[in-house]
Amino acid sequence: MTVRPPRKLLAGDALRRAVEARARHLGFDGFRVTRPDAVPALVERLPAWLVAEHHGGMAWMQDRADQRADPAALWPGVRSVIVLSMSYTPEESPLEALTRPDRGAIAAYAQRRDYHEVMKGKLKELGGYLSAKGDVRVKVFVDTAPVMEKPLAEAAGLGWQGKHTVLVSRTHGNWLLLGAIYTSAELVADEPEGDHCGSCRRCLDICPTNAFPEPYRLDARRCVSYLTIEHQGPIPHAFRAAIGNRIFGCDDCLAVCPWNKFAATAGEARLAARVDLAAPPLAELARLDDAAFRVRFAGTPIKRTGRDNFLRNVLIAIGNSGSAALAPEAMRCLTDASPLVRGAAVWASGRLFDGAALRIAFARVGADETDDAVRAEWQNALAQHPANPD
Ligand code: B12
Ligand code: SF4
Ligand code: SF4
Repeated sequence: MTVRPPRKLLAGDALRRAVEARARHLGFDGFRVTRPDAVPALVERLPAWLVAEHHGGMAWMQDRADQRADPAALWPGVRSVIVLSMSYTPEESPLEALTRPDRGAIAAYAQRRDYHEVMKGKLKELGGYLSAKGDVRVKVFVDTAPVMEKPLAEAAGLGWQGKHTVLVSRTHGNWLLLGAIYTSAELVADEPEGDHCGSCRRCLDICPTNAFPEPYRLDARRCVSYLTIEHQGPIPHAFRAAIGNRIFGCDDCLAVCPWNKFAATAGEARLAARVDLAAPPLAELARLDDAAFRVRFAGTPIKRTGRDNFLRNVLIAIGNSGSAALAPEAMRCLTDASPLVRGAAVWASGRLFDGAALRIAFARVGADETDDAVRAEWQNALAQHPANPD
């Protein structure tokens, strides 16, 4: 019988060093530690954001808000919070895609494998390592749990929350994705990073929908990222023109941050961008049925939004394209099985067709419409093209 030597456990500094080395090996660019009670202001700031209804339809932000604002309320056993970042700096400025109205602009983070998948696997591995080396308990989070990753990352010194509210780092700019590990281990905490925005307000000024009521505060209901990814149902009319050709997310406020000049382009290989998602032709996307949508966006964050929401966005972009060549795509979608898609197609048709063509289309496919929201879209589009303007 062989007797195994007792497992050598690590603690304190030695444990932290070992876990940090492992995190680098796994491809994390940033590794910092903070205390669970490092951001007491969250207990007031999150409810203030929710009371102002800046979360829009993201009801899940309200669920378990007490746990979101306080790590110890989520898990009383937490003693340290490890915050990790992974860089995804785009090769080309995301603003370039906005100059091609017949193509769709997709946010840089979504042009690649879903970071939830990529980071979750690595966080689990790192958590397992920490747990075994220190004989401690761990819980890993990326995005979906009630955890406020940005303020925790700021408290841990990974960067600071810029005026656009996203975490900016002096070494990686704002092209960073975040994840967190809560642990029962007592690890030495890092110092927070100070704010380096100074008098700059580039991110605030470029926002196409005026989504910042003030610096450091975002009204998600106005944000293109929210409207194209999270919002269910028709996109409010007030924002459709400003959305332009952004069909999934928005990078404008991130793209202009001057700290990006320090960001290195090489990142985790599994987060490499897919060339076919850089600026896909709108005409191609408008033809996707459910099966083709799933195949095309397999493994990316886009898949989760579903075909109908995505087509809704594509049709808004088609309506904004000013391209007569795209009018047949809008026309075809007027008879789509989804009322959400039909409604957006009516709006796009109203923007691309002349009055006579719109009335012909209405007589052919719109007059029998049964869905109230789509009927309202028709009324609105026809009202923009009165038969007798006098
Ligand atoms: C909900 C959410 C959204 C919402 C709302 C965004 C928001 N700013 O809250 C929407 C759908 C709009 C969104 C969009 C995006 N998101 Co998002 N989102 C989240 C999520 C799930 C929660 C964020 C949250 O807690 N919001 C609640 C508000 C209240 O928190 P806050 O922004 O920190 O608000 C602070 C300020 O208001 C501040 N504050 C209030 N008053 C005052 C006053 C002063 C003086 C000061 C200094 C501060 C201050 O205090 C609050 C608390 O710190 C996180 C993941 C997570 N679990 O953390 C990802 C996350 C924030 N998103 C991320 C990304 C990448 C994006 C997009 C870039 C995607 C895209 N390209 O389309 C955009 C960026 C838009 C933007 N400018 O924020 C990353 C950001 C990484 C980073 N470097 O920070 C995260 C962390 C996901 C991840 N795991 O990597 N997102
Ligand atoms: S992501 Fe776009 S719409 Fe949202 S706040 Fe930034 S610039 Fe404005
Ligand atoms: S663009 Fe300017 S104000 Fe906005 S986060 Fe970057 S440094 Fe701060």
